[in-house]
Order: sequence, then C-alpha cells, then structure tokens
Amino acid sequence: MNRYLISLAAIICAIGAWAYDGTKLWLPQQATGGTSPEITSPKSKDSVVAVAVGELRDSWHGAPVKMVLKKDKALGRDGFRIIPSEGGLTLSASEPSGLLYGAYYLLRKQDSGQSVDTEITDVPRYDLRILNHWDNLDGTIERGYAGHSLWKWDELPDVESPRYREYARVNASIGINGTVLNNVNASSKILSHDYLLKVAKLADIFRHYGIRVYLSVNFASPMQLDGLSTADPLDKGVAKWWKNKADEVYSLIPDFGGFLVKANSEGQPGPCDFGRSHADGANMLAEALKPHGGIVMWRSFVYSPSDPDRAKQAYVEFEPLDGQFAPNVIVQIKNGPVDFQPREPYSPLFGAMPATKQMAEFQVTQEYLGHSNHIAYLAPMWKEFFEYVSPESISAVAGVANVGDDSNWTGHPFAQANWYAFGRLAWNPDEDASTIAREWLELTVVEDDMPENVKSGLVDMMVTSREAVVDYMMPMGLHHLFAFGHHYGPEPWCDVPGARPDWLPKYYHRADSAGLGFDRTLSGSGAVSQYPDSLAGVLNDADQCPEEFLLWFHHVPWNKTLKSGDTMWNTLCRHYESGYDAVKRYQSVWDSAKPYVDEALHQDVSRRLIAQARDARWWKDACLLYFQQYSNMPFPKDVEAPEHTLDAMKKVNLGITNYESPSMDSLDAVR
Ligand code: BDP
Repeated sequence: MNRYLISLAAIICAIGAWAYDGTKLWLPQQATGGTSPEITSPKSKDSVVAVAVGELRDSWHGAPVKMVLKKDKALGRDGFRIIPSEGGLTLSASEPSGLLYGAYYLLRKQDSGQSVDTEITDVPRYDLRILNHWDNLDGTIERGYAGHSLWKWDELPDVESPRYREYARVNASIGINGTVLNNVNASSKILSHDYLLKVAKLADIFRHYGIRVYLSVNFASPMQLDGLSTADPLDKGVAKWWKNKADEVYSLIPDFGGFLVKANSEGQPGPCDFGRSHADGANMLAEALKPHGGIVMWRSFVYSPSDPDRAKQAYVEFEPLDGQFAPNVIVQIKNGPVDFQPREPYSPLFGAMPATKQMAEFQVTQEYLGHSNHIAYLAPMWKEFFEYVSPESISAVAGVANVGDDSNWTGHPFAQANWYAFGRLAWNPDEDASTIAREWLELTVVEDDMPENVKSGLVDMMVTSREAVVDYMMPMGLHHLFAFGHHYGPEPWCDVPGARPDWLPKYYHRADSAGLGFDRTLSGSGAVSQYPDSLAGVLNDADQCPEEFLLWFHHVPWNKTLKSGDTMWNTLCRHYESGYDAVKRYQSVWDSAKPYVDEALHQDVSRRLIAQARDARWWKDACLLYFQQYSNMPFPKDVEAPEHTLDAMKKVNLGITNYESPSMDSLDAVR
C-alpha cells in the first residue's frame, strides 16, 4: 500500500462518525483530526484556481498535491489528470475549471473512503452540463417541492445570501457548469435592466465555481418590455431589439451562457404566432448571441394538434426542420415523447435530426414521481434513456432542478441523490446507477460503522425505487393517470369540462371493455413509425413489444396471455401489488439502518416512507378498482384486496396547486 493511502485511512478513522446535516449536501464535513498536506498551486490569478486550491487546503488530508495548469488537448476544457507518485499527487488540467473538478474528485474519493493510487484521466462527456430552474420571479417554483426559490429577487443585487455560493459550490463538486435561473414559462421582466443587474450579481458569485448563467426568455419580450408592435423573428426591428438586448446582457455579464426558450407551447408566445418556424425564431436569437459566443437552447416540448396523437406532435413539428438551425442552436428534447412520465420510451426525435445539435432534458424534480414525499432514485431512469439513445449522439444534458430554499435544499433527503446523480451522469453517462447511489450514501447518510449488508440494502432500495413508483402508479406503459393540476395522486377517471383531451388520463389509458392502452401501432396512431425501422417492428408487435412499454403502444385485451403465461389483467394487478410491497420492504430496510444513521434524518425519512406506503396503496386501489369496471375480472389471489372503495377514492381532493407538495397533514386528512 502506498504510504499516502495508509495516512488517508487513518484520517478517515479520525474523522469518524458525524451528525448528518442536510444543509451541507455531500460536501466535505468539518474534519476533527489529521494534518494538512502541502498543496502547491500553479501561478495563476484565476479565481477558479483559487477556489480549487482553497478546497484542498481546507479539506484534503491525503498526500501533498501539486496543481499544474498546462495545455493538454486530451483534457479538453474541463478534464483533469491525477498522477500519484512517491512524492505525492500531481493534479493537472488545461484550464482552471479542470483543476476545480480534480479537487472535488479527490475530496469525493476521500470522503467516501476510496483511495487514489492509480493514474486517472477524467474528461466530461459533455461540455455543457446544465440545470434548468423553473423558478418564477415571485419566488414560487413551478413543480418545485422544496420550498421557495433560492433567488431572492427582492433583495438582489444588494443582499448576497450565503446559499448562492454554497449552491455554486455543490454544483461544481458534481461537475455542473451551467444554470438557467428562471422558469421556461418566462416573464419578460427578467430581461429588464433592473433584473439583469440582479442576474449579474449571481453570475459574479457562480463564476468562481466555473458556472455560467443562462436565462429563459419570453419570445414576446420586445412587445412586452418595450412596446414593439410585433415579435416576428423576420422583422428587422425585432432582430435589432434582441441584438441590443444581447449586447446589454454581455456588458453586464461577459461570460453569459445564452437563452433557453419555450416557444409556442402551452400558451407561450413564439415564432409560429407570426407564421414563422421554430428555426426562424431560434436562429434570430442565435444571431444576436453569436458575436458574444452565446447559445440558444430551443425546446422541442410542443404539442400543437398537428396529429391526433400527442406523442407524435413534437416529431411532426421538428423533424422537418433538420438542418435549418444555426450552429449555436441546440434543440432541447425531453427524454420521452410526452412529458416526464414515470416511464416513457425515448423521444423518437433523438437520432431523427442528424444535421441538428440536440440535448436531452431530464426532470430531476419529481413532478410525476411523488414530489418530495416519495423515494424515487432517478439514475436508473436516465440510464435507461442512454440504453436507447447513445450518449455520443447528443451534445449536452439539462436537468430540471429539484432545489429550493428548504434547509436541506431538496425536501426529501433522498432527493439530494437525484441532484447528485444528475451531475455525475451529465459528466459521464457511462457511470453505473448503483455505484453512484453507494457513493452518495457514503458521502451523506451512512456512518462508518454501518455493516455492509445494511448498506447494500440501502443501495438496493435506491436502485429499485423508481421501478417501484412505476409499478404502483402506472406500470406496463400506462401513463398520465395523474390528478389534474398537481400531478400527485391518481385520477384515472378524471374529467374536467372544457380541458384539452390530451390533458386528461382517459385520453392516454383508453380503458374499455375490450382492453387497456393506447394503440400506437401502424394500424393505430402510427407513432411506432417515428422510431428506426428495426425498433418500430418490435414495438409494433404486441408479442414482441417489451412489457414495460406494452400499454404505451398497444390496446391490449384484458385476458390476453402475456410472455409470463398470465393474463394482462393479472399481470397488471401484480405490478401494482409489487410496487406497494416494495415500499413496505423499504420501510424495514430503513428500520434496519436506524442504529447507523443520524436520528433526526431517520425520523424524517421514516415519516416520508409512511406517506409513500399509503400513497402506493392509494394508487393501487384507485387504479385497479377503476380498471376493474372494464376488465370485469377478479383480482388474483396473491393480490391484497383493496382497502378503499372507488367512490371514496374519487372524493379525495388534496386542494393543492401545482406549486405545492401535499403536506403529511393534508394527506392524513384525506386518506
Ligand atoms: C410539464 C409541466 C409544466 C411545464 C411543462 C414544460 O407540468 O408545469 O411548464 O412541462 O416543460 O411537465 O414546459
């Protein structure tokens, strides 16, 4: 063993057990022992280098580290190399940000008890690894379940919350290098001079951690802010307005990243309002940003009724535009074709626009996965996406943030793991979901004396948790069975007079006496044909279609015999049961961890698991009782009989908006 490994091990023992503090996320806790080794910094006045050096000086207890800045093409902008030798470690990078990521790499290894004894070169897969905040300027967060916005717009730019720096630091520690501050349903006010001064203040803080600021912009800003008569992207006055605005932004924020745009979607203005295409709109903005090196992330989340099947609409609108986007435009596509459901097939737009830069949009906030009441570790979902969409085929990854001003940042303590995993996978999509889960546990909740069998129980709980949610909410390809508005509980029966049909569950599940599911085969909506031929053939055939997507692509008779040898109805019932059983299992797994985790944390998660188990039961009863009206088949013997009646389930009204997560009290009152 290298002598530095021995001292590292000794120091980890010296640090010993510490009280879990949700405010610190996974960053190094204060050490109580050990000596500080020598950290040699390169000659550089760059503030990012200073932060990197400071992090190691404050928290690194291993071998001496020599930090070197030297151009090395193989490392790109953000990569780093660590070479161990008898004299210590050499950490080298081409740019300051590489040194910062290298420093956090070392601290991560140290704090999760791993050694650094072989040479490593670590280069991120994507240059852009970005969070999208859906934060409104009034402090609310659309689909946020961890309190209010971190950005205190009323106080900025004069008052600097200490959390701004901490936010930048934790992001940098997992490799995130960009942040879009405001909601895609954007207020044009964000581009007013007063707000730009506030944005500039945040950018000044984040810059030291290698994080660039981006803004969501409202396409009608020239009309709303300055009274122009049009926002037509081909109008010279409009283009000039955006050019001037971009110049103003860069005069305040020289390293500003660019714009994110939701256009002609869910009531947002866009180029189509003026008879222009998405490419016309994106390119006009791209032209304004180009002289400054900025980019446009143009979202493909559109669903105008170009086709009766909503799952086909983004493809129908965007695929014909391939090759028309400017080089500094990236089309940002949600992972699935509908809307962040617990499970969706990948969006067929990926791979269908070879002459266009594309990026994936994942949702870290759990809009459709139990808000901050349920454990749903999402890395397996994102890995599933990468099984179908090769990481090389896209240019960047964005995650809709789950961060708010709650003292533990994310509401559910385990939701921190999703923020963490998002960063780790945006850096390297080949990382393994369970390795990341274990690493996060070791950096956070797990104390040193936890036996391996308990630890692996927790890893298993995390890794299976997303599938459990799928099982108790909408297995086998079912989707959008959610209550209208808040997207928390089940309402497969939901009817809202006057609502768009494709906002209602019945549009998606299509339950009738003949069967269940949306027929998207060639004889149905034809959505399968948007996928490459080899896959389309498999998806089109109910006997070959993977069971997890069966009801997404097929309307399946209740008594059809599936591969398992059982009927569709029985298989469906068992999925619901197994999701519910999994949560009950998680309760005992978490109980077994009690002696080895912080007491307050244990209580907090236990409480949330009680809610999750009740919700799982609620979902199972509501969906199965509702569907049974159509299947007219009994529940299999091994599936527990419903505890509730359908009528009682239909009366549940959480009385919450889409900005809130139901409180435990409100859940107790209604269930
Ligand atoms: C849906 C959300 C809605 C967002 C929209 C979007 O329900 O609040 O505005 O996505 O991504 O999932 O634009």
